[in-house]
Amino acid sequence: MLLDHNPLHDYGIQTRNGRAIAPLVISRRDLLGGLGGTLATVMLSAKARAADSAAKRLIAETRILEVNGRPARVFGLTGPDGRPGLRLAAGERFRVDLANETGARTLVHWHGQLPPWMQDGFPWPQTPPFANGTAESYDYAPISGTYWMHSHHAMQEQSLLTAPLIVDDVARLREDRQDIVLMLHDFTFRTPDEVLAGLTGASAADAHALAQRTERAGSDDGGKAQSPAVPTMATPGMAMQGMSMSKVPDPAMKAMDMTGTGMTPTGVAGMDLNDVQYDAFLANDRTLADPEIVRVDRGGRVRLRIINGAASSQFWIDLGELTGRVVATDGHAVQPVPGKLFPIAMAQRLDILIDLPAAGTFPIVARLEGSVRQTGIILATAGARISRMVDGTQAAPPVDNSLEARLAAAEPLPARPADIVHTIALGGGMKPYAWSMNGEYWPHITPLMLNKGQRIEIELVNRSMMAHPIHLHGHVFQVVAINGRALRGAVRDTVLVSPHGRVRIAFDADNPGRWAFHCHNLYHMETGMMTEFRYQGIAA
Ligand SMILES: [Cu+2]
Repeated sequence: MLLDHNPLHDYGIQTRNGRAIAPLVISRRDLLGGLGGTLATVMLSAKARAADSAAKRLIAETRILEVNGRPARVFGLTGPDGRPGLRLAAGERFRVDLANETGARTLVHWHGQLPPWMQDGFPWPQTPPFANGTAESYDYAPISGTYWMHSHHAMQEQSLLTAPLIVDDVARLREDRQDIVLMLHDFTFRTPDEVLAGLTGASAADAHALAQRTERAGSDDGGKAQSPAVPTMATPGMAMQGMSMSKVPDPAMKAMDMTGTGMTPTGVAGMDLNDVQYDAFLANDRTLADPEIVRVDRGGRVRLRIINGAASSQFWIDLGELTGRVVATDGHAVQPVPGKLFPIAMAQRLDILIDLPAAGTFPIVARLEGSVRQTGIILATAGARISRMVDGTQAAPPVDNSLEARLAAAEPLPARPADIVHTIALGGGMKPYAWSMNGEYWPHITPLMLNKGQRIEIELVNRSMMAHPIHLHGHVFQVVAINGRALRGAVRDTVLVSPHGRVRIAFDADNPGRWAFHCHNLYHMETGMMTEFRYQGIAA
């Protein structure tokens, strides 16, 4: 029965009559941001804002995606142009009305952006997820580069409540390069609750309760209604020359030589990889058997913006015969690093410039670490013959910090001594499946208190056998040491800490509020690997 495989069925999706436009509400952010306490003042300021420029409408909704020949109901985030996510012009403010048409509560985080904390999209008690049929307004100055957005409510991220967030800048426009976004996902027909239950050995109901407990604020979604029946969907047409449209069973399922059952992690040289066995890996929502073909010019100049939006998977970006150069990580410019093979941890982004040699087809492949499985897109000049993409024959190695060690920020933090140096130990394991920071499990944590103006250094010490991609909300940090070796590394928002490895990051406390600091492996976060950095004077 299709319903059993509906990844949304744990979110209490309710069938709605028609698709009436959700009423725009004056949000708490408008009220807080108003110049005075009276409604009149709020309305005046809203009017002045509207005159300045209209807000972009972003819709969080459900959609049907065909994966391996089978329809699945997933979430989506659709911008005003009908495409996934948002693209902002150089200098444009992030002025967005986010309409919730998901059928459940939701809350969307603008990953890597630096908004005031109450617009960050994290479920603090002050900013709980908001209801289906309502909207929230956001208004802040964005930073330019390759970012993304994803739900920070429950485990909606696994069900593809994610999208690109690209902010242009004048320098990039001057480059005159074709801009190609490649967003990666891991996909399962199981619900996230089922996945988490499988990992923890608990029931799906217990896993659901665990997921709810990670949010201290707000109430449950309410009555769990059955999901609407999933309609069958025709195979999307693709009229590319030489491209077979026939569906093949996922060869990767048979080719997985390193994993046993769905829940056994891949083992490579004493470390654990790939907690979850997925049904597919998606590149711009398409599988390897039915990849997106992107038309490029002969000898064209390309900027690839790669976003790892996977919930629990890491990849090597393989450019094949092409050579590229990484020019930005997590949206922030770095000294260019040339190469053909680049690791990308969960939640990270890579901007890669490529000058195409001539006519032809150029697969851009993302290879799952510790596996032969892969996904990707194909760049193709007009008339080029396109051949089928298949899984690899050799397992990709674990994603590591080999690239990180070579990165140098184009605009490093000003040199200054740290006011606070704090060590955070990353702990946990597969049995029992639970992950911690300094021995604490979210939400039972002790916040790290900061003062505005301080320089903070965090030494991340991984005592576990898994790599953890650690993300800081509301700030950018610089990687200043790997395994004790000092460097003036990349400025970014998510860094990988290898098994038994150490990474030191530095940042300036310049954005007062409450900020989450967590592993971006969704199942590690859900089972505890998260803490809070809180500024003095901000109420809990
Ligand atoms: Cu982790």
